[in-house]
Amino acid sequence: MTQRFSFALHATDGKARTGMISTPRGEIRTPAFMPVGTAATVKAMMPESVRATGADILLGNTYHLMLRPTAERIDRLGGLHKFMNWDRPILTDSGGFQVMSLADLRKLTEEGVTFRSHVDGSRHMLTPERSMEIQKLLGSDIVMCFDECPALPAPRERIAESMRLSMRWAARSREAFGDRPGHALFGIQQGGDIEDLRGESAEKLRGIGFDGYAVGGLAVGEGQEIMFKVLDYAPGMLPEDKPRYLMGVGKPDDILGAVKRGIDMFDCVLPSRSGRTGQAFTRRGVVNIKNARHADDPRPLDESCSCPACSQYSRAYLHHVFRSQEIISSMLLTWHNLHYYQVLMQGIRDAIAAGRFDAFEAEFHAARAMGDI
Ligand code: PRF
Ligand code: ZN
Repeated sequence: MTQRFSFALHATDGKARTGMISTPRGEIRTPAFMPVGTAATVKAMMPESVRATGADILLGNTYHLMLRPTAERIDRLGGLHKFMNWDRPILTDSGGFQVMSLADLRKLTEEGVTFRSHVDGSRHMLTPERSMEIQKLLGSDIVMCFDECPALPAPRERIAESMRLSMRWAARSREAFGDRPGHALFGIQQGGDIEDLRGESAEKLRGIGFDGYAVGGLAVGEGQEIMFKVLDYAPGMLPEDKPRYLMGVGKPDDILGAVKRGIDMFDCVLPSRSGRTGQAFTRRGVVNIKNARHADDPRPLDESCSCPACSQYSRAYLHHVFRSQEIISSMLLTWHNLHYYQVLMQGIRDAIAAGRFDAFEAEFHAARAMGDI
């Protein structure tokens, strides 16, 4: 093992941080955006194209891969990196959150969660121990603790009980993960939108000790204002010298607001999913390529973007292939959106390093306010 898992902070600007996570499979520049590769593919993208957009790391899902093609099969075939032809770092989510949002007939106990597959109705159980085993079979570089959380708003008692269960699962996850040099285990803070519960959760996680810490249980229905209110205090409860990951977030302005409050890592299906539904992220806001106003427009989607969709095709062409349901529509718009997100992250990292994050954020919002060309 030449390179263990480590995190180095390079610069801060207010609460915003930039740095680097080092792993045996490569470096992750932070703040980082992780494209979502749920089913061992970032949909509509070849892995080399995902890398070309600037991604250092992908996210994979325990829940989907355990159901199909199964973790044991991926292990027999040499692990997830080889299976999907991505040799850089992969972070895997632990499954509990996906079970609660996707599976049928869920039953939650102290032991774990039983459920029926949304694919074929088959019965399964996930526990902290089984989630750690699956993520090991996959060969994940960053393993997430097994947790669960309520949608918000929720009553205090519901949030408190769920958080305490997740903290007991965090201790079991830590125990089952063991000592795996070069691989990291991240704890997940819960506690909803209640400050003292976030504090209790952070204290439990710090006591157990992890390689990184996620803020979970946000972007679950509370809205941006409440999410930012929680992020005003939650990241500061977690160790300063470890990466902080806000799970399942978000829109570009969510990411800016979260970086400003001390978050280092993000994942979200938004750029890839929106690409397949004809929504393109640009500096001037979201463009819906389906709109008839693009049908005769010879200009690029975003003249300041260097991605293939913008440098080699017109809005008229992107409109035509979207309307015709051609596969290249998903390919080009996903590439553009992932490129947009990675350019945003590079801009954020450069701005923090230069001590001009607030100016960068102001410029971002000013360009948005102008609207599409
Ligand atoms: N826990 C896990 N995965 C998640 C979340 C969480 O709280 C969220 C919440 N936004 C998204 N993905 N394990
Ligand atoms: Zn583009």
